[in-house]
Amino acid sequence: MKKILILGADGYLGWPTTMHFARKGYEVLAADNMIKRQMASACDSAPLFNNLKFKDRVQRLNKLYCLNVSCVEADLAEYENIKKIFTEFQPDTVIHYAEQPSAPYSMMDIEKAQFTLNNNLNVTFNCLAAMQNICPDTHLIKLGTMGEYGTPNIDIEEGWIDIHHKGREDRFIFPRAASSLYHTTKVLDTDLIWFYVRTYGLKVTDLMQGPVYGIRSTSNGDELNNGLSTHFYYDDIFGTVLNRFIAQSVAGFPLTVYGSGGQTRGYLNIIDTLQCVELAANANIANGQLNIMNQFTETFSVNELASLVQSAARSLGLDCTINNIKNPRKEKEEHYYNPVSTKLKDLGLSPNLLTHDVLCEMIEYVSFYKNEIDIKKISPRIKWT
Ligand code: USQ
Repeated sequence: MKKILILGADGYLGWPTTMHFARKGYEVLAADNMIKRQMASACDSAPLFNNLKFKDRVQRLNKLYCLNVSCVEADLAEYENIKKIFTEFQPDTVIHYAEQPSAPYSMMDIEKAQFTLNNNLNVTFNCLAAMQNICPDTHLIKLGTMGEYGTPNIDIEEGWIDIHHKGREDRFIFPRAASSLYHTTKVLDTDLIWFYVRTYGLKVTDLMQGPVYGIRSTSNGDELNNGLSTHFYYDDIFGTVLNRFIAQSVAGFPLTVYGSGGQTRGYLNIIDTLQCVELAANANIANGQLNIMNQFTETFSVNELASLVQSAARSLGLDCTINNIKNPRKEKEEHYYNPVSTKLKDLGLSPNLLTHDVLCEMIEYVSFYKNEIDIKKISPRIKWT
């Protein structure tokens, strides 16, 4: 079985990915420095329920499922740490989530902007440098974001676009126009990756992922009963929009639609993130290839999401209202949006769509923790301008 190194293994996606690959029999090394927990607590943000510390959750996972996941606590923005990990583990595949993932956090002040820029670019650079110098045949799977493309007035292709110009033609990375500093670091990551791929023949898959939702990351949800859940954030800084709306509906807080609510994005269930990453890990990729795939299963406007949550909440007897509040971000609120997403489906992705039942299940689960929801953490505190 392949040796998989997971960077950012303590995070919302990193932890389910660690469990997923380990339970499928891969040899897994999980790395993190728990910075996300520290950032969140410094911003007075907190997950809906507390989880074990990183090393303790790995130990519990190993004990409950008779696994042998190794873990390392290290700052991956330091090259010496990555060098040591790559040299000793010699991964076949690296899954890189180790970035500051919040757009609002990156827009809060200079210190947080600098941290986002330095951390995100340094971790990506360190991975590429370690691959170049230590493991040139390792496959890097990097989590990018659909937000790299922004909302252009043409169809969004999967990574590349053919340009015909003055009688000549060439293929380029699709134009990007991100709408936060965080999203811009992902654009810069992609440029850095493309330089290393075309110059040193590395092999990289860059997954352009939309906002993820969900709590349960396995089909039977056994991790929820075993103290191995992922972190579920619902606050204005670290919660993604659908997870926030679910918590708001449970708390009886009017759903916070920013602006007119026509902002449309490609969404996916956390279960499908795991499917996509595994499909990417097992796909053929050659040295010198940069494979960019758009990772989402369906598109919704914020208004559509709010209506879906409202009708699920009302069917469960909750009094759920919607409030269009002033948009704290600078983004188009009405726009064309037609991204292509066929590569992952061609590899076998079987989408878990956002049905009424999925919404009700999330609402019912979050309802167990209703008293833990702190409504002071809901309204947006950070403005772009
Ligand atoms: N929004 C609301 N109300 C809210 C929260 C958000 O209307 O209470 C709107 C935002 O203005 C935005 C949309 O919902 O138009 C999505 O916002 P989000 O906070 O769920 O997602 P975003 O900040 O774009 O970032 C998230 C993840 C990030 C990932 C990205 C994918 O935090 O790590 O890269 O989704 S994407 O949006 O496709 O770039």
